[in-house]
Amino acid sequence: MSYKESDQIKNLVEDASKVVIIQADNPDGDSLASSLALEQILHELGKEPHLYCGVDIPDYLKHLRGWDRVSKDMPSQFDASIIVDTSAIILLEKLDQSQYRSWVASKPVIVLDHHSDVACDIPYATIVINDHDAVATGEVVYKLANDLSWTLNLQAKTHVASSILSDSLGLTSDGTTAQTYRIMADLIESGVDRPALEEARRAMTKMVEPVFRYKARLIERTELFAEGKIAFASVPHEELIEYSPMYNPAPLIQTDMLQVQDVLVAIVFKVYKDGKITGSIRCNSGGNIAAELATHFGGGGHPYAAGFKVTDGRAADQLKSECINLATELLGKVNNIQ
Ligand SMILES: [Mn+2]
Repeated sequence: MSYKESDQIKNLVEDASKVVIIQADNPDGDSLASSLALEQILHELGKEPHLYCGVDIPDYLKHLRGWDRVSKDMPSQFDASIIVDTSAIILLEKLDQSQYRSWVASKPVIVLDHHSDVACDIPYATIVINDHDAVATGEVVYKLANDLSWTLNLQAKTHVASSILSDSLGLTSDGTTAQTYRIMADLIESGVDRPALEEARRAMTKMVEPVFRYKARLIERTELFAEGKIAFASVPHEELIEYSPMYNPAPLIQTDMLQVQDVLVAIVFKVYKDGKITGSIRCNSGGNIAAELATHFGGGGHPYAAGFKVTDGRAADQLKSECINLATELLGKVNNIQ
């Protein structure tokens, strides 16, 4: 058994007929693909799965077959839910502010996640697997299915592979383990067309011309701090409205930021008109401060990839200074240890 929680999850699922699979307000390749894998697994078990996300699925994830079954609505009656790829209540704001919260909270809630640095703070979670060794929630789903002898049809296997390729950045990220490769090998051996997935994953990161030109503006605007170790850019509301539906501005620029000599940390703010500010943090090897930095601002994530959201109406400039000062301080600690 990979997980001590497996048997309890088995019982909860066995007792349920309709199951809602919930993604947080920041759906990504892992959350969507692992949801779709669970959907297939539940189908095979004779259950009635329903896919929920409080926000629209962004265009760049629409190569994942079945994305259009994800709905902002929940069925009026269901027996249990499974929250994927988050343990943080702050990322479930849409659900929390909706009528659905009480529906979900009154039924068993299974949380499947892999974000090591945060303890689950979802008050209505019944049972939580937060697997620190898994590179993606898809890996957790695979191990759980193995524990419980749940059937993975080819579509489910394909979705598990997609989720792993997405969160491991094509099996290259620091969190990618021997186990990840073993699982991918098993999936490929049993029929998953990896080159086709890779093609789709790459197609996903392609940009339309206006986005390409916008990227130049973001590069132009990028500031370096702490002797060039921290790269920072901010995206105002108007640009979010214009470009977000086409491409997420943070990943559009962060990979390039991390390719600049000496840069260890890439921070992108999104500043919304209603006062909300989100921060996306990505780090290079040797600058693994993302989780600690995000946690300070009420968020969380991995040592190399994390995020936060501030809604207390703080000015963006003030938040920026605080974030850069703390990042500089945390980098100082990392460098002293090395
Ligand atoms: Mn994930």
